[in-house]
Amino acid sequence: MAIDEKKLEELFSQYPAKVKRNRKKHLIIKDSAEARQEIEANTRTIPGIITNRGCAYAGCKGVVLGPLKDMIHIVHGPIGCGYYAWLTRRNKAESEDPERNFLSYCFSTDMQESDIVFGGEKKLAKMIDEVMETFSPNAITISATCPVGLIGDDLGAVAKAAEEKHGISVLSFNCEGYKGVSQSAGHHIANNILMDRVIGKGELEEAEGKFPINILGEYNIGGDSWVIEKLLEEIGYTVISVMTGDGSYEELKNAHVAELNLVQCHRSINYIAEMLETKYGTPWLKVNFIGVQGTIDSLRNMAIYFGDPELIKKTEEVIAREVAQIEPVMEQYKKICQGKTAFCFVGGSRGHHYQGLFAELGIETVLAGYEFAHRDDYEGREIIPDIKLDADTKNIPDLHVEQDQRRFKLKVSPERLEALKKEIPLSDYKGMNVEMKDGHIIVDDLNHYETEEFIKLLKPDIFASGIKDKYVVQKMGIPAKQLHSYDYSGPYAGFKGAVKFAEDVAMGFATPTWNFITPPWKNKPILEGTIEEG
Ligand code: CFN
Ligand code: HCA
Repeated sequence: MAIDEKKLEELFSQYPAKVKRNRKKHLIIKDSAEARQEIEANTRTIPGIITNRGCAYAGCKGVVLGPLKDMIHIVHGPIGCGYYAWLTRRNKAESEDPERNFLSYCFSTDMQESDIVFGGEKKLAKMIDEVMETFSPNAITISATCPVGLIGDDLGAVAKAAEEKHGISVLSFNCEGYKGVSQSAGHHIANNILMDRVIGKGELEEAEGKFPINILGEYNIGGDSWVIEKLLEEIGYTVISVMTGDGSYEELKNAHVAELNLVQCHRSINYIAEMLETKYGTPWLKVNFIGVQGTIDSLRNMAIYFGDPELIKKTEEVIAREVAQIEPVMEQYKKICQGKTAFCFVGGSRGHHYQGLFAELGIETVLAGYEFAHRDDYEGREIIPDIKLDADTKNIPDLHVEQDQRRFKLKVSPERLEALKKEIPLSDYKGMNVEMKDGHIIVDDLNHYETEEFIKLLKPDIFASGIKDKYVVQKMGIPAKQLHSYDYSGPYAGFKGAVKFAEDVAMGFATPTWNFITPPWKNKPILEGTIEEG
């Protein structure tokens, strides 16, 4: 069934008038005849609506800082907040020295009522002393949760005193959960401070190794960045740092020597990409290592950037070998998947990134969206250049990026850089809307009511999203694939990852489980009041 304005009107008619007016702006039916379709994004969720979004603390500590393995990440707040950023995201990491990998620990000041009444600064300072005594890390982060901002604990002062006492870096992040409208505000806070206090502080003046790059916005969920790194290193690149999957404080300090920054997740890390370009002149390239074609295009664009004949040759060799290996297996899974439809609703980039991989399996994405992305993630950056005016930055102190004297010479001449910009989309990003097909739905901050109604109307064969709606969806008889945590599976990136994804999705379709579930619409009327068989 195609969705038209009438159907949408019926769906929205269940809302009070004000809510209806609001939600309508967060949804579009793709129509390529329109030059530009605007979608409202990055605004407050209506109170009372069940959203999948997280908070600023989740975005700062859970997403950007959390994967940095050689730092100790202290959560100043109640224990529950710490627990929910304790590797539930499946950001994997390995260290040569396992004693320097602190990710499996959960550090929280475990604030109690008395700390709320009398203040928690002393408890935090004591915790830092204990952490130093037991683990002696090179650097510590402190993340604020909601109550910290409410009672006014001064994290900056505690961090400064601890730095003087212990002689290490102690970075404090005022990422109280209530800041901004979603986890997106937390990404921005983390980006600013990492740029201000870590990146560029290393000793390296120049990279050791050829074709030095950083991989930005890749968090090694289920091992994704290991797959990407292996591929890139085989081709001949030197990976200086990954931000921040399996990443480390020590690597990050030298990230400024890279000659190209790859941006996998634009939403969470575009701020650092921009700041690196402003401060060091390093351009960034949007990549997508999810899906076979996405991986091929990303590798080719990188090779064009460096323009080295050997690198280009090796790139093509690796592509040919990998494609030949996976094609026959992909074909098998395609037989099971062909002709099916998907909903793809994930945080701030995967709602878009996985559509190509679905298409390669013959699965069409009929509804997609982001929990918290901004308009440029939907509509593209070249159309919306004023991204710095985003609402979620309102509460964030405008951290200035220290302008030191050090400048790194670009390896490509300004003329070559201009030419490259015409050849490949450097420092640019085409949003989700470009790739969706006409008649399909793009929806921002989808909520549980809309999830259920759209499922009844469109009856997708698979719903890709997260833990918060997975089981509701499965009880409706539809396989749900978690694209946040990969359901304990992965890696899904690169060529071999595509095969793993195909296997998992095909398994989801083929399991006999669905024969034992009666979807609710088989017995209950849908919105129009008719019973539909589907
Ligand atoms: S790993 Fe990333 S890819 S960082 Fe971001 S926008 Fe979250 S934690 Mo969940 S899976 Fe998701 Fe993206 Fe970037 Fe992950 S789509 S919501 S904040 N996200
Ligand atoms: C977060 C983390 C999360 C949640 C996943 C989910 C993740 O939003 O704070 O809702 O399934 O990827 O772990 O996005």
